[in-house]
Amino acid sequence: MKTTLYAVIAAALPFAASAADITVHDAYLRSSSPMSGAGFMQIDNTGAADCQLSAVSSPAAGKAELHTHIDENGMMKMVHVPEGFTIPAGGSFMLERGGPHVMLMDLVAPLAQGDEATLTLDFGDCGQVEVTAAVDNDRKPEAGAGH
Ligand SMILES: [Cu+2]
Repeated sequence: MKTTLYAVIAAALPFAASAADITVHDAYLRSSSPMSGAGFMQIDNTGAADCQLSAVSSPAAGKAELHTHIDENGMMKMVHVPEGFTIPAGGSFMLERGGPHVMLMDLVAPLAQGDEATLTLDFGDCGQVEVTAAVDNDRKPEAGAGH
């Protein structure tokens, strides 16, 4: 009975995604320059609908954007991704060194080792998720080029 009831509710609300479906793991920041830094994390989506990370903001930065790196003739180049990133239903998405990342610009203050900053991740219809990330400049890259 319980299974049937759940199926009925799920069928009635096929796109009822919410921030409760999104969890963020292992968020950390790195300083790129006195005026900029980058944020990395794993984002999981346990919901039944895809969620689009479409914007980010932080009180620590005058401007925050979603960026990635592309390989242009063998040179890794950083680009702004205005449409953001899709976190697939039942899947996860990595913001990682040498790949997709949160870019913090016009920093209120330089990011010092151990400092914490709040990031508000906007997932559109899936809601907003706030995460606190600490600056860890010593962390080794898991993959790809440095920022
Ligand atoms: Cu960047």
